[in-house]
Amino acid sequence: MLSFHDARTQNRRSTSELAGGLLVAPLECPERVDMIAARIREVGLGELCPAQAYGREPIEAVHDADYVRFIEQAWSEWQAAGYDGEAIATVWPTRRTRADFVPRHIDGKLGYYALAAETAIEAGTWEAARASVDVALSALEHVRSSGEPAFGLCRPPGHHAAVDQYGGYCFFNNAAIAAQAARAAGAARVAILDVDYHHGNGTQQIFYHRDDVLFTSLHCDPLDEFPYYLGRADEIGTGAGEGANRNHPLPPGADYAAWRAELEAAMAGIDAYDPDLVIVSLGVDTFAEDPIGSFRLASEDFSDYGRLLAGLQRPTLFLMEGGYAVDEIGINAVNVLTGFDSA
Ligand code: SP5
Ligand code: ZN
Repeated sequence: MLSFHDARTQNRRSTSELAGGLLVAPLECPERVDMIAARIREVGLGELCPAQAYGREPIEAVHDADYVRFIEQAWSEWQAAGYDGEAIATVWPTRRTRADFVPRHIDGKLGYYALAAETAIEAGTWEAARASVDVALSALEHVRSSGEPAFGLCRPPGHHAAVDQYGGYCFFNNAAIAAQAARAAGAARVAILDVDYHHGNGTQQIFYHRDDVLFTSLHCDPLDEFPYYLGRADEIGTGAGEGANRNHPLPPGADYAAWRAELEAAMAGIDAYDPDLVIVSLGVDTFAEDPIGSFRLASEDFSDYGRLLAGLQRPTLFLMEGGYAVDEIGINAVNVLTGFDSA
């Protein structure tokens, strides 16, 4: 299988993640991409191709133009305010205040557009987030033109990013942008299967009212885990989208047998939907050794479910999402891809 990457995804070099009351080195680090690229070469998965540039139009087909401009300008506005550290939201519109206007001050803007405080914006964020979209769209183009599967080595990840919100290490929703681009290019129905440990709240929100993109997610129950405020099983979509949103929450500590049973149920739903394209939001933070995930998948389990996914027999686009056990991230992500290819 071909993979796509872009060196500019490494330009995001944040030094600050708010975790447990401390500013720590971010889990979502550039080395993640290095490890996956090294493993792709080590196992001979296939060529690692450079991404093409697609510009901001496909991004704005999913995200509000004002939000895209905010991500573009946030770092310079933060610096102009005279702050020394990285840009972190500290105040929000909440259940008892207004959220119908965007404040002028950068602190107000950050809270307006952020859904979590752990994700800082720094000098390379805009360029890396755009490059991550280019990676996704380049991989999509290969799937569409060849019918062959492809892997987009996206970074930063995307599935927490909503129409006008960033957080959970995500800025632009790579999978949603690829799904929208595939629709624009003629695919009638696209299914997104999100196997990241965390619920893909952003992807769900973007397509919640639509039936042309099915969103199916396996994740830790939001009663217990980030992103907390979305991802329960009773969220089934609205209006035309009713029935086209399917959440499979699992309890903290779930093992592979439990996870695999949910995957089979999710795949039956995808098969019945009869999509022209399947986009896999590939987070490998379900790994037992992941520093923030509680699920208990072993490295060989990733090979197993990669094989299982091939059973859908659909054009398939894999896009990298989370996974923070850096030493094993290459093995686990590439195991899914080699498992898929071997089936
Ligand atoms: C793309 C992706 O995987 N984003 C995840 C963002 C999670 N950020 C919040 C992490 C909070 C970690 N809480 C850890 C509890 C450890 N026992
Ligand atoms: Zn995750």
